[in-house]
Amino acid sequence: MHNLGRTRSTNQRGHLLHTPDTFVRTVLPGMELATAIVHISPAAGAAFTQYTAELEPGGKLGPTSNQRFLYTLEGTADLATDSTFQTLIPGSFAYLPEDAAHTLTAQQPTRIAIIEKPYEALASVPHPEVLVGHEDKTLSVPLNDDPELQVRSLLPGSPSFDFAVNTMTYQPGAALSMVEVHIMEHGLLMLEGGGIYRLGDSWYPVTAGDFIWMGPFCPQWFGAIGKRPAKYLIYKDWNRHPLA
Ligand code: UGY
Ligand code: MN
Repeated sequence: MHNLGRTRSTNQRGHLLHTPDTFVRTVLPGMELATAIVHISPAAGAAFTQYTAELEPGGKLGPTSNQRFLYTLEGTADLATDSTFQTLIPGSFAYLPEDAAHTLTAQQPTRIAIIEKPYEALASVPHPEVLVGHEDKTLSVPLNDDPELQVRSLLPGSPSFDFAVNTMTYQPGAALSMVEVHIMEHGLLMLEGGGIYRLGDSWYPVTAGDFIWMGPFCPQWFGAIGKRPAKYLIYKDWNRHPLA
C-alpha cells in the first residue's frame, strides 16, 4: 500500500512530527532480538535521543554510558541493576544514571519508550540514583488549576535531575491554557486519543502512536479532540542554566 508520497510526518526547523507510517526500524549496538525506531537524535538538532524499542521474548537492550529513562508501553520486561531487580509492566518507568550497569530482558513481546541524554552535573549537587516506579503510584495534579488537564511527574523535581518526564492527560475538549514558548525542548509520544498540536506556525492533527519533537522556543499548544481522553508522555530538559 502506498499513499502517493503523502504522510503527516514532517521535519521542520524547530519541530518534527513522526507518524507510524514512516517509522523505520534499526538495530542499535548491543541490542538482541530487538529493534529501535529512532524518533529524534542530535542529528536532527535535539540534545537528547528518544526511540521506541520493540523486543521479542528474551530480547535485550544494548548498553549506554548516558542517562537512560524507560517507560513501558506494552509487555513485560525484567530490569536488573547492581542494586535492584524489577519487572516492568505497562506504566512502569525506570531512571538509570550514566554508567549504571544494567540489563533489560523482555519476558514477552514488549515495547518501551527510551530517552537517553548525557548528564549535566552541577557542582555540589549529588548525582541521581537508580529509580524504578509505576505511573499509577505518582501524584496526579491539575495543570494551572484545570481539573480536565492532569499531569503526573515521573521523576523527582530535585536539581540532581537534569530532565523531567511527565504524562499529561486531557479530557475531550481540554487544552493548554496558553501557547507556550520556552527554552526547554520536548520529546512527546502520544499514548492515547488525539487532538490538534500547534507547532511553530502550523497546526497538526495528531493521534496515538505519533511522536513530536519541539526544539527550544518552539511555539506550542495542544487541544484534545474526540470522545476519549488524550494522553502523552513528555520529556523536557530541566533544572539547568541556559549557558551551562
Ligand atoms: O511542561 C510543559 O512544558 C508542557 N506543558 N508542554 C506541552 O505540553 N507542550
Ligand atoms: Mn512545553
